[in-house]
Amino acid sequence: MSTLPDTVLSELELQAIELPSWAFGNSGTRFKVFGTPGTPRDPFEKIADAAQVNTYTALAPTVALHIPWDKVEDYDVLRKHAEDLGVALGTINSNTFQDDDYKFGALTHEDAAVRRKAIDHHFECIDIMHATGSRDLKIWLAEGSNYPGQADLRGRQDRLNESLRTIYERLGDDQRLVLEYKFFEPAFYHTDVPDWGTSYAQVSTLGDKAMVCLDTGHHAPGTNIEFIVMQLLRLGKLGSFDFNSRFYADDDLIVGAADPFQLFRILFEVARGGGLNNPDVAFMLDQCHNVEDKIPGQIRSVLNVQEMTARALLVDAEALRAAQVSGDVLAANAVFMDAFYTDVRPALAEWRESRGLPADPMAAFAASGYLQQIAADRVGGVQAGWGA
Ligand code: AOS
Ligand code: ZN
Ligand code: ZN
Repeated sequence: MSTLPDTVLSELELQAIELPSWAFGNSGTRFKVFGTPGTPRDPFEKIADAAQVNTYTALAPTVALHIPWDKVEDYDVLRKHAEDLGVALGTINSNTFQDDDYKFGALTHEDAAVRRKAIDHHFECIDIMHATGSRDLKIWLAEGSNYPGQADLRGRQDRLNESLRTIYERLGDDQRLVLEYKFFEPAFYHTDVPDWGTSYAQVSTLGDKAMVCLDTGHHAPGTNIEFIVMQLLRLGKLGSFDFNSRFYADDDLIVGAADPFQLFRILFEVARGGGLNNPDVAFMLDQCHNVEDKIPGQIRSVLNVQEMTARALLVDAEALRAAQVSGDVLAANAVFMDAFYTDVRPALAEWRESRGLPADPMAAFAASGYLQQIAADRVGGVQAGWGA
């Protein structure tokens, strides 16, 4: 195929994928953090790097921040800095996983004083959202227990609900809370928000401004993630995605790298359920680039999402429906697979050029000399956050 249908291109033109500031810092495993020359030393430099991704792809107009990793004196200055570089500040991510007080929980803790501290941190995040113009507060909780009997599972769920309600009530009219789930880690026996059902049960009691965040790496092996996507869209509660890919657990690798077919299936359900380019359903990346260069890693990621979106949009909906209705199993599967196996890369390259973008953003960025420049300019870049 040399060109893509206009209906597909008009959707692709609208696509926006938020980048995580922490993807630009050094990160690693608990064994070793490898430094990369030119790593950002502060949030301003992280945003500058993120803006490069948008410059070469026109796919990444916003950057998610993490508090406290991206704390600055004056958020107006940070906001202006982002705007000057052609991007905006996006989701604010809270952090209740790096403080000794939270060893046995934060929003679920038995001690009201610890819960208060965690709630106050979220209030601070909401204040920052007003200054940055951010809409979403993303909450991922590291809370749980390691041994059966260690914790009162029911009591923790009740306290979580009370804490979330307090945070929710503080949101501005145009702000939202998105609650991310994760089946394990750092807790190994039970996690307080382990699955979409728990996140949904919690946010449903809060109100319309509370939604579920689906991180593609946060499921047990074999989970049918696209089914969850379908269900949350059907319920009107899919607030955002954290895209990444995984071979084993929460690997935070480049989206589409481990299982492009799964990404295709997810994006097909997104499109089918009206979630594509729908402002209520934010697309974000949640990745860490441990051994590869970070900016090209992010460019590769947004291109992977774009390519699989194009393929998902190529599914012949009418033919698929006809085969489904007539019970023609193999014809239905063939329609689906035909779209998946379509190599859209040449058509996307051509389309990019027609819009004044580089046909090959990876090559154009590599040729720009930006990485060499930041390696020379920046010394002593920071770790992304884990353990920092
Ligand atoms: C943790 O496993 C989650 O994926 C979080 O979304 C995220 O990586 C963290 O909150 C960084 O801000
Ligand atoms: Zn995540
Ligand atoms: Zn994660």
